[in-house]
Amino acid sequence: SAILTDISSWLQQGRAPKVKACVQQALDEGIPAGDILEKGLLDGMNIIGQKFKNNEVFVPEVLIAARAMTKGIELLRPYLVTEGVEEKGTVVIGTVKGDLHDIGKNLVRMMMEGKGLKVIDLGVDVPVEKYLDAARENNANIIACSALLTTTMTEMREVVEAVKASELNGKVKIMIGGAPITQAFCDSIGADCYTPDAASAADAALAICA
Ligand code: B1M
Repeated sequence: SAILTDISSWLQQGRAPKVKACVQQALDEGIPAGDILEKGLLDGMNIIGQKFKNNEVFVPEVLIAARAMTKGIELLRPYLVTEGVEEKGTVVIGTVKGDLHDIGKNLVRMMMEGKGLKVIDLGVDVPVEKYLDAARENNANIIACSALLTTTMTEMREVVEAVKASELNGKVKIMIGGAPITQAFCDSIGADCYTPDAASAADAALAICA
């Protein structure tokens, strides 16, 4: 649809007000929130990611595109999240230490909330101990770690090992994800669950808590 192409293109230009207006228009046209996310916002961010890789755009452009993406996602939030459902479990989520990427992590949080899970969001650049402390304080079922950099994904191994060495071992499951993460990496560090996207992360978290 034309409006989804517009969303992608305004996002690539980092024009947050335009992105918001088009997302609202798409909602008004009855386009499902999931399609607006995938075929509009994520499409635009993927193109920016490619251009970034090819040195056609630079960090400032990517940053304003990311801000526009966050504004668009905020509008979709009520449609992706069902409020007031009974809590089915607790997840502590964060982006690992040294890593500031939070769009994927925020999507995972929203999808998990949409499944009725309580989510404690620790933000970005989260040191190992902070995950464990939050898991203890909130009696969490799951620690969920996101990483977007090949240089920070190794932090996940530290989280797994810290949990194993603590009284949380066996009580708290560790979920991991993010663009550079694979099932093979998950197996190699001994994490409990890898999922490639936000929707499957929410399904897996629900299954773990059930
Ligand atoms: Co950065 N960046 N970035 N960046 N950035 C990438 C990741 C990169 C692949 C770009 C590229 O070169 N093509 C590259 C990493 C290369 C590598 O490690 N091999 C890169 C780089 C190099 C950098 C800097 C080092 C650049 C620099 O400064 N020279 C720097 C690092 C800063 C830091 O973290 N310390 C940097 C900075 C930034 C910005 C700040 C400008 C901005 C982030 C803004 C923000 O997040 N608020 C940014 C962005 C936006 C990107 C790209 C373009 C897009 C990432 C994104 O938000 N995608 C990215 C290129 C790309 O990925 N194509 C890139 C949309 C988001 C929905 O996808 O996060 O993958 P994603 O989440 C997905 C899945 O991965 C999954 O669910 C989501 C979808 O359903 N998922 C999980 C995520 N977490 C999960 C957890 C789970 C399960 C699933 O369970 C717990």
